Amino acid sequence: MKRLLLATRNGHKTQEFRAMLGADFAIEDLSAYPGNAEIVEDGASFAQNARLKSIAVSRQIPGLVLADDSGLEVDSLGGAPGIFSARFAGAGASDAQNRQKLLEQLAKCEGAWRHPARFRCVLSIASAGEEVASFAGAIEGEIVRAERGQSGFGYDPLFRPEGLEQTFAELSAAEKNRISHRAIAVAQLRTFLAQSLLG
Ligand code: ITT
Repeated sequence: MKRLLLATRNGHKTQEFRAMLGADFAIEDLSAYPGNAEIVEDGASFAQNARLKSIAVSRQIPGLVLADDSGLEVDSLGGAPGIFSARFAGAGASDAQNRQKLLEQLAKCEGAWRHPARFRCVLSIASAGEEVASFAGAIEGEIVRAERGQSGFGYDPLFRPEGLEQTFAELSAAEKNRISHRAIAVAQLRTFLAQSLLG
C-alpha cells in the first residue's frame, strides 16, 4: 500500500483523510514525528499556507507529503476568521473558544440573524521540497445561532451547509466526508494521484 504523510498536527483532519483515502493509502501524520519543528504559517492565503506546510515537511521527510490549510469565512465579518480560523480567539485557542468568539462577534452584528459563510480547504502535495500539485474545495452554508451536534471538530457545530437542516456536527462522519470542502478537494487529489506516476 502507498504511504502518504499528512503535514498536520490536527488529528481530526487525519481521521477525515483516513476515512476518505484510507483504503488506498497508509496515512500517517506529524504525530509520528514529534521532534519536527512547528511550521510558521505566515502566508496570506489558504493556498500559500498549505504550500508552506507541504514544502517544509517534504524537505525533512522523504516521500509524498500532503498539507491541508482550511478555515471558515463569514461574510458579515468580512471573511473572518479565514486563514486565522485555528487561532481566532488567540494563539493556542481551543475549538470551543474559537466558536464562542465567533458567536460573540456575530451577536454584535445589527439586523436579523443571517450569516452566510463557507468552509474552504486547499490541499498541497509536495515531494523533496517542491510542490507537485494543489487542489481547492469550498462548501457554502450559514452560521447558526447556537451550537448543535457532537461530531466533527472546529466550527462544525455552528455551520449548516446549504440545502441541509443539520449542522456539520449533526451529520455522521460519512455524511460530512461526502460533501465537505475537504471532500471536494480530496476528490481532485484522488484523480491526480491515480493518473500520475506518484500514485
Ligand atoms: P495543521 O496546520 O497542523 O494542519 P490546524 O488545525 O492549525 O492544523 P489550519 O491552520 O488549516 O489547521 O486551521 C484550520 C482551522 O479551521 C481548524 O483548526 C478549524 O478551526 C477550522 N476548520 C477547518 N476545517 C474544518 C472542518 O472540516 N470543520 C470544522 N472546522 C474546520
